[in-house]
Amino acid sequence: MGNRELGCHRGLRALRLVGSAGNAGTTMRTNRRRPPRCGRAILMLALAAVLAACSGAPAGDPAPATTITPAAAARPERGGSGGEAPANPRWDKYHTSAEVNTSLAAWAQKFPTLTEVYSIGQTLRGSPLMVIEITNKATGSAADKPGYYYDGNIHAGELTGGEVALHFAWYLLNNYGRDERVTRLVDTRAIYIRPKFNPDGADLALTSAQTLRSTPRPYDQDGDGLLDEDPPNDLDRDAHITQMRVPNPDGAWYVSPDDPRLMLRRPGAGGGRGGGGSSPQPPEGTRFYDVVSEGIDDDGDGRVNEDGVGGIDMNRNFPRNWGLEFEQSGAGPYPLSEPETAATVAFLSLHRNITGIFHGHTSGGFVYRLPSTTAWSNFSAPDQALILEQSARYEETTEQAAVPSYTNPDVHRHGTLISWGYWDFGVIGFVPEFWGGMGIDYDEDGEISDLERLRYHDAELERSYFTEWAPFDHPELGPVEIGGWHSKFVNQNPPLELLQREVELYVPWMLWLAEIAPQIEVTDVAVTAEGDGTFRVRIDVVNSGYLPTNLTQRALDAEIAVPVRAIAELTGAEFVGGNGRVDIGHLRGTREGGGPGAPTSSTGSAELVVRATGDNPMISLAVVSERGGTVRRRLPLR
Ligand SMILES: [Ca+2]
Ligand SMILES: [Ca+2]
Ligand SMILES: [Ca+2]
Ligand SMILES: [Ca+2]
Ligand SMILES: [Zn+2]
Repeated sequence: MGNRELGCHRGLRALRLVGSAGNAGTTMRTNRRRPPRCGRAILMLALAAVLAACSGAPAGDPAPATTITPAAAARPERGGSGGEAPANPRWDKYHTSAEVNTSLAAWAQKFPTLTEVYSIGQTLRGSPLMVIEITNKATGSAADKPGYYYDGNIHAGELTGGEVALHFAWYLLNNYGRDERVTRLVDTRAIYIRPKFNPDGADLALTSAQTLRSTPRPYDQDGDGLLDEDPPNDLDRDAHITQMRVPNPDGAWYVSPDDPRLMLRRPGAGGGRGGGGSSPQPPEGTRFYDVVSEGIDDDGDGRVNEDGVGGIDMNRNFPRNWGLEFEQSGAGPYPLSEPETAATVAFLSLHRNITGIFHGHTSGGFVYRLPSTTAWSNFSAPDQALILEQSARYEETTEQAAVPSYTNPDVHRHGTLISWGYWDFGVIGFVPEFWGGMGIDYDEDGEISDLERLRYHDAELERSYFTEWAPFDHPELGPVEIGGWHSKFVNQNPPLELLQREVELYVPWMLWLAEIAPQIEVTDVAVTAEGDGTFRVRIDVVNSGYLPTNLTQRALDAEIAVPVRAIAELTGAEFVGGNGRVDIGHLRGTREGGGPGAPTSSTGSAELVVRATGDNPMISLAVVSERGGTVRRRLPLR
């Protein structure tokens, strides 16, 4: 919406609703930094002036629907000039879901023996939820191999997750037959990769100035009965939502004497972090400001940008410990209300060979491990040990920290994917928060200040990720300045120049997560003739993988884990006793440890007695482990 359309009547409506806004409290939100809750006084002051100036304006018309227009300028974050072959995506740009789908299709064509590409559902807008399945089909079907699930970009603006997942698919396909580790993995595992968990939200975040948590499904975030009625507004048309600095003698911010781009927090202004470490006492005569996110009060409720696009957090929409809105904001109307989350649970539940969940987010440069929606003390000791071991591997391979998804047993998250994955599906999952931020500690004081970040930005990056402060005549606030970081590509995701390094960083851990799966092998099948056409068939199996076939203690305790079974089918023969199904039980892998009831041996066997009834009697054997793969043998009885 252009500045010119913001006539007097908007201000008038805002003032009319001051009473209710006052009761509800005024919030001015910003992108990331969340400066002080401030500015109500000055906003009201400004509105009073507006009212005085245009008392004849209409006051009763409904607020116009907010339209989200694509960014006016071509977004530099979409990559520089230069082509891109879909089969070899560039890692210095962020890809739309259409571009991702084009790459997946290119790989399906280029690597037909290694890939299947399919949709597992559809968004509200009809976009397909695409998955690429990677395995060497010549060594068995994906369903017969232990698998691993990788996704990204459930949170719309957390675009790096999509790129990490897309890159991982590219990495596997392009190194198959070249790199021994990758070749072995693709020969023995089923890798399910879903770069865009949330294609609609991700595309909106990438191609517009708007920010949204996850799905663009309209949602009433402020409880006023209106949906998405007051998003941030790109007033200066630079294709980014930055910040506004609003002169206010009582404001909590002032301009840094070291760099006029940088705002410093006024000493004693309470809460929040100082812009450049501990802010010095500003000199006499310093001008102070409120700093708020760029926008106007679209719905005239006295608050700015309080209900933007969407608001459901799909990673609070899963069934395990799902919570109502009062205890979990963004939970959605009911568990799995969103097509993207419902498709996820259906897909995982129907792919029981999946041994773990890699759920890619940003930012921070760490991994969230379990617990997530319930206390750590509810986890069995063996599972605690396993979660910590997998977390430690992340720390070793990335040199970044693993931290619990929550630490307070009373105040925790609700309805997260990895919590459902563990408690209801029996697998351990992780939420890597990519991107630890940029900068150089030039003065070696142990931290990277905002000043150092700006210096790094100026010196090391090719593109600019900062909009210089520039005057703007705000329809409600009067003269302000608009400027600041392009937060989406600095704080939430890496600048393009640093993206490739980020997507490559996680590959070793991602490989390892799939490598540690249980792996069933048949070591021997012995057929012994016992006379009268009777045969004794003995199958010896081993779990040569690292994890036990039950994966977790939870899967045993909750009876999620299905024992390893031998299942036989006969032609020209019949079973002597039994029905051809023999439970072998769970098999430990090469990993030590395990709790009560956990398997203690990595080997097992099954025996069947059969009798020939015709010519050419044959037995077809399948040793089936849900998580450790299925091995098939067919042999003559003689
Ligand atoms: Ca609303
Ligand atoms: Ca802007
Ligand atoms: Ca508002
Ligand atoms: Ca707004
Ligand atoms: Zn996230």
